Amino acid sequence: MSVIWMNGKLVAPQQATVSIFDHGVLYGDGVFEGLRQYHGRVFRLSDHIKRLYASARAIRLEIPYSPEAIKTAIEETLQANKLVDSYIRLVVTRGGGSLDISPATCGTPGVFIIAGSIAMYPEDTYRQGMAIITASTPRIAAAALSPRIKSLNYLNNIMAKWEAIDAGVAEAVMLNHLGFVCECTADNIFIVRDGQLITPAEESGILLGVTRSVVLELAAKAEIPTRQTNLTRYDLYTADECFLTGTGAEIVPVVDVDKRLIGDGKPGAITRQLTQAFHDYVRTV
Ligand code: PXG
Repeated sequence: MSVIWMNGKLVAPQQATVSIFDHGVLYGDGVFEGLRQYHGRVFRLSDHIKRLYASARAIRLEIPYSPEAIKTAIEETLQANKLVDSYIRLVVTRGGGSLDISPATCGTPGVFIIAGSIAMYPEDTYRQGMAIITASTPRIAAAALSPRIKSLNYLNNIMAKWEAIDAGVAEAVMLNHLGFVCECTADNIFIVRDGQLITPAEESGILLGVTRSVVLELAAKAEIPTRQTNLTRYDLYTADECFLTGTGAEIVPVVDVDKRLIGDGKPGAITRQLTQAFHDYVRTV
């Protein structure tokens, strides 16, 4: 049975409960991170902690622990569960308050850490690649709420995920209000065109994924030219290769976008090269 870190204590899952008055529950008011542990080490821990604190700052949520204390808490949770390869969910909620929306009524923010097994796509998906669709649900405009904030408010993405489910595919691409490609519901997106690796720029309105930046670094090391820019659906449809990146999913090849076959319908050479580089890299850091 797994042990949960909850507000400074290690507790059994039955004791790990959140108040129904917590605005994390009532309004999705809070922030989170999803992290991976490989071979006993938390992958890019500092990047995740930095993003968590930036997300919290953006929504005026004061995390009641220092970044160092949170890092220690993650290690404690992993040790208590005797984990070496795991998926870690770190959540900060606004805390208990009144029934109205005001965050000013809320008490101390709640913090919990769940560490467990990894929910990846089936092995076949990595070998054969997957089909995705474009969702009609647009990504929330950066002017409304920055997509860089990893908040507990995923309804926008969840509506796009419904579209994927209804279409019988695993993921959906979300466009911004101008029609440019942003990302999938829980993954960033890349294409390869004429040997160049291209991904939507920050300005497109995306979450700056940790895996996205690792892939860009690995591409630079492999001397694969990279570019961050606006992409349209046309760019996806006519790409030589396409793949998604995320902490849970890692690198997933995409071979079909809105019924347009990508390349020859098989995971491409650069996708496979970067996947190998990624697997080698997570073993060494
Ligand atoms: N875009 C969005 C909207 C996301 O939610 C990513 C990109 C990828 O970012 P990272 O830093 O993980 O490379 C995310 C990731 C999971 C999981 O299990 C990931 C997210 C949310 C829920 C689950 O990988 N967000």
